Formats: sequence, structure tokens, C-alpha cells
Amino acid sequence: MGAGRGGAGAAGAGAAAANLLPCDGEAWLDEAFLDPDLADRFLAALTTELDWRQETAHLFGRYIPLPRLTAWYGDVGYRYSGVTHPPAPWPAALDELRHRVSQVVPLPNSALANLYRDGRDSVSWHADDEPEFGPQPVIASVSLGASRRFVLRHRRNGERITVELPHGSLLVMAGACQHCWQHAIPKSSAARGTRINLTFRRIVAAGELPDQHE
Ligand SMILES: O=C(O)CCC(=O)C(=O)O
Repeated sequence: MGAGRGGAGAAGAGAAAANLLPCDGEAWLDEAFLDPDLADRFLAALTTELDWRQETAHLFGRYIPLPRLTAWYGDVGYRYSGVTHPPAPWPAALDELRHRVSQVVPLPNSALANLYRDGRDSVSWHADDEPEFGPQPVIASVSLGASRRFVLRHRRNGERITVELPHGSLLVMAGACQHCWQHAIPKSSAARGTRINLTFRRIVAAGELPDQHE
């Protein structure tokens, strides 16, 4: 069975890979985090085990279906795109994957799962910078299935970094990444087949958060 290959670094990850970002944060890609057989197993298990939902976002006074299916699991609840997710117990395959990821980053206590049915599904520009992730969120993102283009855009100067996220890869974003960069999965006519992405996160308890008025 495959395993994480990370080492040191702000996220505890990425010793084997170069930082993809030229400044203001860290993003490390391990293209072969899971070996292909294991990645196939996780893809099959998560496709059937997760409670995929078509959520809607309330934007500009209208309810708009998200352009992908999603599922949320975690020891604590979370609010995302106007959708409230209560705490939900970990399905076995997702819990196994979370513990594999914890060989590279501190054990995540929550995960947002995205299912892209084809190249028409996408996620628009955003950052995972909600206060509950703490001042320097570590986001560990596992990709399974169809390879998709992932784009990072610097908030101030607009610089873009584009990488392909293949089956079985792990992308770790850390440091100032969520504060200085946004990211997106654009629609793609080149994408072939479905893709599942798991973004593992650590929601920091209220007592661990810095004083917002400092
Ligand atoms: O699918 C991906 O690789 C990115 C997902 C994402 O940005 C998110 O869930 O916040």
C-alpha cells in the first residue's frame, strides 16, 4: 500500500517536492502519493461510501446548484458556500485516507469531498481562509480519477500558477497560501471521466484561535 512521502517544512510536508509558489505561501505537490492500485481502491470506495449531495448556494438572492456534488465529514461542523454541515462520522475509506495524509500533515479533523462528474463541473475562485482554520491553514488535497487543471492566482498581482492534479496525487497548501492566493478548478473540455477530490482540513477550536483584535 502506498504512503505519504513528505518530510519537513511549515506543513510537515513537501521535503521531496519544490514549493510551487514563488512567494507568499507554500504549495507542494506529490504526484504519486498513492500508488495506482491503492488510488483505484480509494476511488471505488469513496464513490459509493460517501453521501454525495447536490447542494445549492444562496447568492445574490437566488439558489444556485453548485457545479459539482459535495459531501462533508468531520468531528466538528462547518459552514461552506452558505451551506451548513453538522459534524458527521468518518466513513471507513475516508478515515483510512485521512490517517495516510497524517503521515505528511497533522491529523485533519474534517474533510470536504468534491465529485466532478465531468469537465463541466468546476470550483470557482476562492480561498479556504475561514477563521476556523486558524491563521495559517494547512489544506491537504487528495485527487482521485480524472486528472484536472488546478490554478492558483495571487490576490495582489494576479500571477497564476497552473498544475495538473493526477490520480493518487496529494497537494498541500500551507503558510500564507490561503491569505495571499486563491485557487480554482476551471471547467475543461479536455477532462475525461469523473474525479473525486478530498480537501482535508483542521478546524481549530475556539480557544486555539488568536485574538481577532490583536
Ligand atoms: O478539487 C480540487 O482540487 C479543489 C477543491 C477546492 O478547492 C475546495 O474544496 O475548496
